[in-house]
Amino acid sequence: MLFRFRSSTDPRPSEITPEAVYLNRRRLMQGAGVAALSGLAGSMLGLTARSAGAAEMEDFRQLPDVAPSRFSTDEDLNAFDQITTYNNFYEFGTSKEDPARYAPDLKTSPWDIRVDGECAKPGVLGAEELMASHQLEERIYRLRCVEAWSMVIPWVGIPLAKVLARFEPTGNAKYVAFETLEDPTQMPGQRSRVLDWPYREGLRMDEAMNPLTILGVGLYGRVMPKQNGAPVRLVVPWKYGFKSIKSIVRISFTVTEPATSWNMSQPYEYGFYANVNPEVSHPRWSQARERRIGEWGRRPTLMFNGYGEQVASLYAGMDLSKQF
Ligand SMILES: Nc1nc2c(c(=O)[nH]1)N[C@H]1C(S)=C(S)[C@@H](COP(=O)(O)O)O[C@H]1N2
Ligand SMILES: [Mo]
Repeated sequence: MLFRFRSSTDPRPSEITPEAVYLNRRRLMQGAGVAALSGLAGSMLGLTARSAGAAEMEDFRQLPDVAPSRFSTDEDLNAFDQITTYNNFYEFGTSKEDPARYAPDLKTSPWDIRVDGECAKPGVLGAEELMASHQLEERIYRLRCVEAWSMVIPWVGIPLAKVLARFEPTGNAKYVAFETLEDPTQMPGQRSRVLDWPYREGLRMDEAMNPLTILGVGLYGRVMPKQNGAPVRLVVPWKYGFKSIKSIVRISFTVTEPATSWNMSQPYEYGFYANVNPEVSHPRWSQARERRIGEWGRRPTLMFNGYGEQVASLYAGMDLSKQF
């Protein structure tokens, strides 16, 4: 079964401590053998169970009023330590350990997101206001990176459609463009030209409005760790991870397809759509299988990362080997 439909007798996350919820969910993983195995797999990745100086989950402020979502997967979660020490965030360096080391100095409060372009009510979206929203949901999603690894992450977020509606996009708005902060004094990776800064991403309007697409403001029931894109990032679970742009400062409604960082940098390798597709290889490697972080071996990659029931219709009639 793809999705868990929680019964109404299940406690809401706000009724019990998030730690209890997560420990309970993960009780099957608590066996010493499993713990030892995942620890060993972790150290083979250059990670340790809790690397020196790594963030403690308890240091992060809890988000109030987080409702469970019927779109959550019931697969085993990746651990907080895995989610926060194995990251891609090139603004802080190109190795997986760099974001955990350098992102914690990023100043994320106050934080305003400018919303402009083809809309009747352009304006500003405050990150604190989003975090205080009573519409926050927990969305446990698979994240499939283009580099053929994956994790299962309990995001906290708000459907992007609900946020965008406030700005009243006009009938001309066919796409939504996103930009990350550009500030080389705080983001040391921007002093090197691995990408053309700021990091840019985009979605077609119907993709942005799909109920699976969220603006993430946290994970594990708490505010977003900086290495994961604090204070506000995009989460689009049926697309490769690079579409899920971090630390957003601008959202624009556009008439034409916006330029996106990875496509600008290597257009033959990264298309605009970037839908997870095991049948279309990256020019340098197959996308048929993936390694779930913490697991031995590899598992098959699912079309649209397993979210086809919700999103396949968006691409009806398109040749996905050409529009990749
Ligand atoms: N601004 C920005 N956003 C970004 C990236 C980046 O380098 N810069 N990396 C992307 C890639 S390649 C992936 S796989 C995901 C990783 O998200 P995570 O570190 O929270 O797992 O973030 C995406 N968002
Ligand atoms: Mo990625």
